[in-house]
Amino acid sequence: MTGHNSIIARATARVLATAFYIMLCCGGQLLFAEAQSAAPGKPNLVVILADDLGYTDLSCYGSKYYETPNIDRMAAEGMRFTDGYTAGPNCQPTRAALISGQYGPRTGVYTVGSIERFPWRTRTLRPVDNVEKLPLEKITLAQALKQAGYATGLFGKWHLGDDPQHHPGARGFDEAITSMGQHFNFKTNPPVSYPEGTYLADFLTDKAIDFIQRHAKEPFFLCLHHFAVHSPHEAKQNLIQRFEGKPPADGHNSPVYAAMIASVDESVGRVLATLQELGLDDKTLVIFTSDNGGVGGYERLGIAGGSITDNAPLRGGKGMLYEGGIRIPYIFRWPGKISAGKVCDVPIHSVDLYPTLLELAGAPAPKDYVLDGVSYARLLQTGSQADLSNRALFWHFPGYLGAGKGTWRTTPVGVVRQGDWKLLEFFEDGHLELYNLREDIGEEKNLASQFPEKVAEMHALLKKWREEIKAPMPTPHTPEAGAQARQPDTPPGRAQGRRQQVKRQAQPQETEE
Ligand SMILES: [Ca+2]
Repeated sequence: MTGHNSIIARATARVLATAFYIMLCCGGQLLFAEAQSAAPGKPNLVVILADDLGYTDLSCYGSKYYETPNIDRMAAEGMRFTDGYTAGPNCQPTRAALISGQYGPRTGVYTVGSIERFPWRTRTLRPVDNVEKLPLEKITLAQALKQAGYATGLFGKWHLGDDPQHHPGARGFDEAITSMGQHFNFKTNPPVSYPEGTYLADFLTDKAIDFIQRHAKEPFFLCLHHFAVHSPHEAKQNLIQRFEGKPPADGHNSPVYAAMIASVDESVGRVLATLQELGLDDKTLVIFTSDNGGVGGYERLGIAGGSITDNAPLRGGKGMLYEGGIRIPYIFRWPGKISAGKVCDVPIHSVDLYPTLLELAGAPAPKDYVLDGVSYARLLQTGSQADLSNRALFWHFPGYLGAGKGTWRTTPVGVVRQGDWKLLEFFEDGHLELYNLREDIGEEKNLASQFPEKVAEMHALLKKWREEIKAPMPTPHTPEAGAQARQPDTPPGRAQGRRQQVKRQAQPQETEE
């Protein structure tokens, strides 16, 4: 051994001995800290998810009635997407896609609840059975980020299983408190006490801020999943008063709903202020979005009411695969990394968030695990990304969503969007609708008969995707005698009252559309 090599050997031995000593003395904690300091560039990741917040429910997306100064500031300081999509027209499929990185046909989560929620036996198809809890073999985004050294926390609505095995605390989140169903007198899992009269959005924000403060010195992944602005529509009195007497605008007219949005906006403001106080602004990507479209726009389509907002100029609302049900606000703020004041019209989808956050975190994708989305990390940081310009996005909704009074928010349908074009295939009768979203954001002109070649191209794309992903289709069904005369469901108002009564007696259950 040369002198030089023996010095290296001795030095190496000292390092190994020191490492061994540290392991003996400190267990895994110090090694964990070293692993983090080895990757100083890891940004903190904060996902603030609103529930049922519609496309135009923010000032920065056009509302002249609701007031969202903090979220507007977030958009002004970051990038706002005009064509951001949820995986589903209601809660569960979007949440499953965000956290699993997979389309519905892989998770089996297509809708909310079982297929028996709505009387499909009055129709010509039997829906595909729905998976209500995220299957345990799915590797969540939280698990992947935890593996990469992130502290992980979720506060709020999870909606993918609340039993010990499926609770987010068992799915990659170091800390998790779930709650949904009520805005006052809410229950949490695990049970946490709070002062009487506490509003859920405030409670969740307190927990999120506490989490940030405790993890300020290490990379963290925080999911602040509000139950607001979902029904029951309840808000804080002082915020309701702010909107009473304010002139309605474009179908936005409920002081209570406006106050619920204001609470979500206050929450965003408090999170941003905390990041600033701790000097974490430049190290933190904050994302604000919603899980499905706003509850509104039904009456114009001849569907039973229940509207609390209006998604115009989009068609329809929550529960529909028209734009009003799946296009939502999507804002990304990361000072110094994302240019301020950008508006981006590249379509993005729930399944993309997982690979995007992994790339930004410098974290590897889980082995032998399919991610259906595309990372748009480059798009966020440079404003353009060639491989996103003409890719196709897909939706598969093999079920029914009733709307009361013999009408339906949707019947089984498949959807593809590519570029400016969107094709819907309704499975009951096979009819196809084609829209050019760039020219007709309201999906008013079905161009299917005018552009048969485009229809054929898009339809082939959709069918090929279904084949590749093995998407199960609804099966033919003969409507029961007399079934057509029965109502699909109780009207939303009545159903809601009934649900609230049930919830007062038991842990909140999934009940919404
Ligand atoms: Ca929702």
